[in-house]
Amino acid sequence: GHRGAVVWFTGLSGSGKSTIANAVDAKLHAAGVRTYVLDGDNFRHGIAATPQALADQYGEEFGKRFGLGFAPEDRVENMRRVSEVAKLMVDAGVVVLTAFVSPYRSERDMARRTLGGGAADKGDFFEVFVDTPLEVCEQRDPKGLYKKARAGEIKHFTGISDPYEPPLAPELTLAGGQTSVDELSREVIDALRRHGVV
Ligand code: GGZ
Repeated sequence: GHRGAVVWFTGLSGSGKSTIANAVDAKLHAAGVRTYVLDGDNFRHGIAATPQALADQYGEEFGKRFGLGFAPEDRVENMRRVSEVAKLMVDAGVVVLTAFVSPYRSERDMARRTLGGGAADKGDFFEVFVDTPLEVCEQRDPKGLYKKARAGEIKHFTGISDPYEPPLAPELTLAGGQTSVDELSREVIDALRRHGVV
């Protein structure tokens, strides 16, 4: 058996976080580990919906109060919700793979504290820095967001008009943009095994 844990991927938009997390998910699942991927694609559509989406569903005032965008305080609240949801899933024995930009050190530290890492039960919070150069991410630009950000059409865009603070002591750093997703996902799993997470 295995216990629950959080593998927290952080990195720029287009760095490969979700892709790598999904590859790790598939491999661990095949090995009998209960896993779940949380990323912007599932999270920002429900638990952290946009003000507009909530306004459409529940009214203007509701959207204003509970919707989240990408302003610094919204990102921090997004990570708080991610941490709390992940915590519940950890309690249920799931290995949760989170893949959010999570650009600020303070919010990742908050997540680490919420999830108990570094204290009594080290190994519950395993931070993976997907270190893909901005140039590579910008060249990939799968959703055309960098182009829009450069044109000034998206405010607070990480790496362009909002900072990305690289982790100072992540459990693992991946050299994104040089190695295949298959190889990177294997690196993650090897490290998780070494640390006794799975
Ligand atoms: C960064 C943004 C922004 C801004 C929209 N800054 O490549 P993607 O598209 O799928 O990853 C990015 C995602 C970021 O959402 P997260 O929930 O991971 O961010 S955070 O941890 O900061 O809360 C990108 C897209 O949404 N996106 N606007 N301004 N990324």
